[in-house]
Amino acid sequence: MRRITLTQYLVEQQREKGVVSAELRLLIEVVARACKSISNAVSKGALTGILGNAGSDNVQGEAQKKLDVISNEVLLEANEWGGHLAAMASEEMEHPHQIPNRYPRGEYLLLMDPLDGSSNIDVNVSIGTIFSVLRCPEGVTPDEQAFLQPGSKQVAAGFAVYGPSTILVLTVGNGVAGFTLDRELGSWVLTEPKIEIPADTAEFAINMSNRRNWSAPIIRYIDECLAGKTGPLGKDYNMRWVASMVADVYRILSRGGIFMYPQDAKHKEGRLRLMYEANPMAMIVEQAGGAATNGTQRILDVQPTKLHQRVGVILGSRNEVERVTGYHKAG
Ligand code: AFP
Repeated sequence: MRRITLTQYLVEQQREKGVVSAELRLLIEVVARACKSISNAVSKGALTGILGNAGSDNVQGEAQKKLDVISNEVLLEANEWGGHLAAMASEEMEHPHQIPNRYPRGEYLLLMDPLDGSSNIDVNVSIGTIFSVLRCPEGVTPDEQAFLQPGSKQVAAGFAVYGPSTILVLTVGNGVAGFTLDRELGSWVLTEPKIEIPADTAEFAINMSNRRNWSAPIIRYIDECLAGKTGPLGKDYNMRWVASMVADVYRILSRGGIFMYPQDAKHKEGRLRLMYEANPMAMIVEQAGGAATNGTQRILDVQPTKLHQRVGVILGSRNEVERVTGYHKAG
């Protein structure tokens, strides 16, 4: 079988669809190369003393894992010299990272969750890296305000999953493709040219321990799933919760499903971050034929007001997401 690499895919996207400028191609290839380095570091686990806490907190007040900090640094160092970026923002940094004066600046803004699923690092469960690409408004200093664009303005989004195999999922606005890392060659090989999410599902993903905090529409939907064949949905549902969004979303891209981290009495804004978790995942899910809302509104339409703001997330198989969103609208 002819092996198409990430580079070939990006060149063909530019040639056939004109959706990937040379600068955007460089950006994606640099981020993908950084993900290879992170995958390599993750795979060494306890052998290199990189597990455990870094002894610092991030802007969210959450204890940083050593790999959170390492992954952030790998991505900053990989991206700051190339001339494709105006600035970068990360879950691990309170303010945007400006491009040092010694390097040229470009037109793109990169946002990232360098290591998603940190609570799973020390127990050897799949984790990943999520990234989102925006254009920097013309003639604007790339400060926090420049980043505050709705997710519909993204020009690209992707994530890596460091699991049994290392996979990169990418959209540049023309469908969703999946690449598997060939560690012997160090190449990202196209293994899923066109990922599509089934419109229906019988599998939900939610952290059930939050049930007492949920709103009525979420309780109604989950109870209907649990009622199975005997209930109003007329079929038995399975449940999965990895607690690494990258792993749950990749499963949904692979076989359908609905992922929910809704706003609730404990997470009044929601738990997941809009700019570098919900928005990139929402673009990918929509590009794969699924849907993504915060319960009442399309996530990609949410106008951000803060770089690290959180949002409720309901995404996956279109018909299922529309059902839950309908329950919210019905009140
Ligand atoms: P961490 O990166 O702090 O582990 O959070 C991961 C995450 O943002 C997302 O990847 C998971 O879906 C969600 O949080 C898990 O949250 P719970 O630990 O509350 O289940």
